[in-house]
Amino acid sequence: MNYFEVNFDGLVGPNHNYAGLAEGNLASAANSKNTSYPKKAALQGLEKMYTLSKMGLKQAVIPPQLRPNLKVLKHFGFKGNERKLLDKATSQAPHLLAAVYSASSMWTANCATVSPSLDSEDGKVHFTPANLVSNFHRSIEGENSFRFLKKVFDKKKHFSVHPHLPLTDEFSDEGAANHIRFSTAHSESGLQLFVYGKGKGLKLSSRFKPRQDISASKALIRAHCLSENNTVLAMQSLKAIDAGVFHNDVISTGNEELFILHQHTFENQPKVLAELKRKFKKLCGKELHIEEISEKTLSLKNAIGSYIFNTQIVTLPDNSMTMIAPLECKETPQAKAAIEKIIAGPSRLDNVVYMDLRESMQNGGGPACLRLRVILSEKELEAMHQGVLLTEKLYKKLVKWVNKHYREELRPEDLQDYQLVNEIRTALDELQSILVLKNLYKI
Ligand code: SUG
Repeated sequence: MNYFEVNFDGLVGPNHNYAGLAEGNLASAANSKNTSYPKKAALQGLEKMYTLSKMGLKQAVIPPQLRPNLKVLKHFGFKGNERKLLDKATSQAPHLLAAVYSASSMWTANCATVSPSLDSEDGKVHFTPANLVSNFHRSIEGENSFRFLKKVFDKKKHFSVHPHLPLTDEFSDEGAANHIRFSTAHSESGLQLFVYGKGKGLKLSSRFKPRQDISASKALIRAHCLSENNTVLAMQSLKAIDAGVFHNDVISTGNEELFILHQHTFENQPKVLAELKRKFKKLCGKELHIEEISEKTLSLKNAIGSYIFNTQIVTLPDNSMTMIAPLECKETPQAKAAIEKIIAGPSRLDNVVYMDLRESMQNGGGPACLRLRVILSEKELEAMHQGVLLTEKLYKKLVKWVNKHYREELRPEDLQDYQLVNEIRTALDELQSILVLKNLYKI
């Protein structure tokens, strides 16, 4: 049976802006209140999707969530018609207005955790939307992610879409950004790594609060019908969290049997790597290929600044691997040299494609943040909703749609403009017909 890795990229919304909302994310803080360029951002994202599909890979789109979420403003006690709601939130609680306006659902690595049917005991593909409770602006995504996933993967015979975990810090879950699956090929069963940063009784980082709780990771393992044999749990390095590593995908990346990580990725790193190697060998019959980059070769600061570990590694139809890296890696000599060294070495990675994703990068979202990996068999691929699969025709339609509806730029004060609310609604209403997703939004 043929299996494919389908990358579900988040389409950047017309509300893309820089509000400095994300705790522990240095780029978000550094660009807070800057002018954003929504049209450019969406086109940069679409260019990445199209580039991958032209490489012969399966590519899909996750539409932006409807913002501003006025329902949440009402919940906070703001009253009156929509225009009044906006005015009152602007004068009384601008931080809440910014939160309900965030385009953060574009980072679909945080949309859910996904386990392929190849690994799950019940033979189904499992999805659990992330609750994202660590940051208020993201905690309102889970409900809609669930709705989207249910619509796209609605055939119960193949798919199991779970509700997100309870909205409490004890189960805080950031989705696939803290999850890597290793295998010898996407069509083979694999080993799943779940990374957490906190848990009852564990030592905490001192500067920034970790986002993923071990209780959430353990719940995902149970819900997705995985076992001790095909999972590894590892704790993020506290030093790295305090340096700005808010998700594991900011400090390690993997594809099939290749694992690239920094020296400061995990607590007790040698023990974690030993467990990964042992379990991988037993399950997959091969050696895990580990490329560990030292602090001396690439400082934590440069790793975070370049986002080298947020590169997206994909397997091409000829079985070689290519890395999609942000331009920032090309501009950081240590990062560029590290990539070239791996390419020159014995792994299957033999190419790098640098892409301009600056609009997303400035909020801490690199190539890997922008996509959710879903491994599907040919049958499962046929069973999912086809309207979100990127074809050349859909790509062209989406480019046209962005050019028609998106503003060139957004300044923080533009969020007070009621006209923008209507522009977004008109755009998303049209988008749901383009993607053949009836009633995705309650507009
Ligand atoms: O949760 N930034 C996101 C970036 C998420 C990146 N995803 C992965 N690493 N997988 C976050 O920190 C910033 C929004 C703002 O400040 O306007 C933001 O939410």
